[in-house]
Amino acid sequence: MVRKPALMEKVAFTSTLRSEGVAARLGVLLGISFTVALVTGLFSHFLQHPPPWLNWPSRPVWLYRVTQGVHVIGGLATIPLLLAKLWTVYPKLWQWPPLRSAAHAAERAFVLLLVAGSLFQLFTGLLNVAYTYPWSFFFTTAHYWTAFIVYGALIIHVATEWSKVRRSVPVPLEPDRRRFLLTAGAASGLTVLLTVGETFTPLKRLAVLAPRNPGIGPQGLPVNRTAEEAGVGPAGAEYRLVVDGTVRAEYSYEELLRLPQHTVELPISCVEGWSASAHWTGVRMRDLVAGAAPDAVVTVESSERPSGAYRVSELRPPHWNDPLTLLALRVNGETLHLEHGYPARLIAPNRPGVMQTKWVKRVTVS
Ligand SMILES: Nc1nc2c(c(=O)[nH]1)N[C@H]1C(S)=C(S)[C@@H](COP(=O)(O)O)O[C@H]1N2
Ligand SMILES: [Mo]
Repeated sequence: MVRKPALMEKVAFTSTLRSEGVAARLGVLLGISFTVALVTGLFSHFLQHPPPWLNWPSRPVWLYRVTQGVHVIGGLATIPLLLAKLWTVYPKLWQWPPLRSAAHAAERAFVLLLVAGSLFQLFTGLLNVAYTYPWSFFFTTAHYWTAFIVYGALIIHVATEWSKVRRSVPVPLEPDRRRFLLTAGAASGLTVLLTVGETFTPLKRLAVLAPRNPGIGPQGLPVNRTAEEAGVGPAGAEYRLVVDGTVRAEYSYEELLRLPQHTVELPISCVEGWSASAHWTGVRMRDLVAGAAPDAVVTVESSERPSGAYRVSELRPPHWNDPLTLLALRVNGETLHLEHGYPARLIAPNRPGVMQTKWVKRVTVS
């Protein structure tokens, strides 16, 4: 038998903070957090990629703002818990013999998948909300598919470890182990406190760790993709909004301003977790497409260059019919800043920010 290095014996295996009770409690917290992440993540996925039969509702207006805030802030808060859990259980990596039976080998393979997948989800998620992409794959697709692998491995892990949870969670923890758990919990809580202001505006001054502060940007709103990045310049007098398809019309900017104007208060709720509310003024989408069939789909198209991933967005009936859905021309009492979509942008309730198309030039009714 190979002897383990002496250092590892001393450093890794002597801490009394590690115990089944600590590992089980952290496991329960992680199980809850991963379930919330899966549900809110799937919700976001299906809002962005709805199957033809799914006309998701436009109300309540704040729903996506809350679910995506929970997804992102909850994910960030899970990082300290996952690290604490891995620190608690990693001596098991050096268990001897490493594989006792075929069942044990399979169990360990799923644990490996769970650990690798969880680290991948949380750290690529963290980099994604920080707008840092040191990789070449498309984050959203990788995050979506890895979620199923992780959750599948989690279910198997819970099934094999459940007896440990049942026997150790009812037993009170020793004070030093409880302190360790409370420290991990406090790190998690602090993460929430220093980021949640990016979506929960009353705490925005505390959002020092958040990559987007909801109050920063032209007209008091953050900007994800700038006009320069999208290859869009300020529209001139030649600008026309074209309505096409089963309803046809064309409007100059001045003509849009002469149509009945409405003001609504709605948030931009970015997929990356930040959100910010504003007062938008403009023309109701249902006025622009008046005469469209009740089951029509309205496609809103931006003047940004064709390669832009968020150049078009679709409105199903609950959204284009909603009186809150506007082709906005003004925000917070001012003409839209170019960065916010001048001359016109889409703003609609209960909808991911990526679908609130800026620099709108065409609306197609089909
Ligand atoms: N044409 C176009 N519209 C767009 C985008 C884009 O890249 N191109 N980005 C979207 C994203 S991801 C968000 S969160 C919102 C942000 O709006 P804001 O920059 O006005 O805050 O705009 C959306 N509209
Ligand atoms: Mo976004």
